[in-house]
Amino acid sequence: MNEEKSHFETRAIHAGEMHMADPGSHVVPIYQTSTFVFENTEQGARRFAGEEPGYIYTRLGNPTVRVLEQKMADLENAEDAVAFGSGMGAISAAFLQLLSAGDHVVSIKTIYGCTYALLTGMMRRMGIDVTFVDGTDIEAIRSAIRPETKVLYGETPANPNMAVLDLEAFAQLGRESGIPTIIDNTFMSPATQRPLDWGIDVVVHSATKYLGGHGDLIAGILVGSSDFVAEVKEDVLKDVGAVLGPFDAWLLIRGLKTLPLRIARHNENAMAVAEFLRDHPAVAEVHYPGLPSHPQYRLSQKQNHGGFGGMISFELSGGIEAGRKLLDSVDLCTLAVSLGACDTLIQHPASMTHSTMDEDQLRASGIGPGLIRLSVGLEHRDDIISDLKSSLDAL
Ligand code: LCS
Repeated sequence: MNEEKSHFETRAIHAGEMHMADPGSHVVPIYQTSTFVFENTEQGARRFAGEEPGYIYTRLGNPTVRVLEQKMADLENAEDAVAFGSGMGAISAAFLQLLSAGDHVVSIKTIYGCTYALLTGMMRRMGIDVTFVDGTDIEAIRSAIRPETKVLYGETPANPNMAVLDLEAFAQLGRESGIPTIIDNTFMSPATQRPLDWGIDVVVHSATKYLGGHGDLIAGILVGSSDFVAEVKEDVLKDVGAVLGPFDAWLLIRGLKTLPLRIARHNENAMAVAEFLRDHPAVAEVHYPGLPSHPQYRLSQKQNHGGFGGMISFELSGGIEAGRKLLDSVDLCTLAVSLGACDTLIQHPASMTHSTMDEDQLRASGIGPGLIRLSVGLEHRDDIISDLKSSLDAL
């Protein structure tokens, strides 16, 4: 198959796949093995010396995991990819590879709670400083750059307030300043947003979410240039060891085949739910990049394709008390963190996903106490809306 000329839907199914010659397995097998057998001592030594290709030990590489990596590299239009045991494994690996004591990071201020905790906790303890700035203001990002800045970090749309970062301008700033740019693409997936196409250097994912798509695994992916991915594998994955197991890699390969179909439905459902919320009197504000009222609606139209994602956040007129009532009264919508599963999930960022931040940090990050986050699932949209409506009407 000529993958260069295929459409995204075709590549989601075929890219990176291998058919076993003997016994002719159509679907990639799960190589559920810790280690690989050498024919003799010379072969073992050659493989360790990198003089002969071949597998050694699953922490250093595994054929099932490799299929996943090749598929993800293809879908993100990257040269290569490396899989991790979680999204945080991928994000911390990118930082560990690019940063040393004395370096500085400029990060947008609204990011996933554990990424924030990593930057303000362990990274600062290791002598790496971080400045948080408004990701919707490129000039603020530029002004925060210092001679020792070694990473520009962003997430778009931001978890959980759905602020959108201009990928092209961010990439250009990184190029001009000679600083690598990293984007967390978890909220969109490559079906809707491909940051490398805008010039971003490295993309990280919590593959736990849309990439897996079924809420049954924890995984991470990092994509970028062949050289960078090789360095991350050699310097971080090998010695820090947040590897993905072959079974979870296989589930991800399986999930990715339906990524375009699932994302199309997530996008359609989320648009309908966002419009319903916008028009409900109990709702004060809806944050969804597909609504013309979103401050970065035009930018989202420019840098996304096929829709605006499945994530919505919103504030109720009755504030946090009304929010508690809503979360405790919905029925079809499941009260749980995580996102990107088949089911609609609802949660309260300030007390759940972003509880790593104190009140001042939440305020500074633009996360209000009454903000509610919804991951719109694949159920029929009328059923999702009817569940939300009966709870909202009762407020
Ligand atoms: N990046 C983003 C944008 C995330 O939302 C998450 C997890 C991660 C990275 C970390 O990925 P993990 O290690 O969990 O695979 N976000 C979660 C959330 O919003 N609810 O529960 C987890």
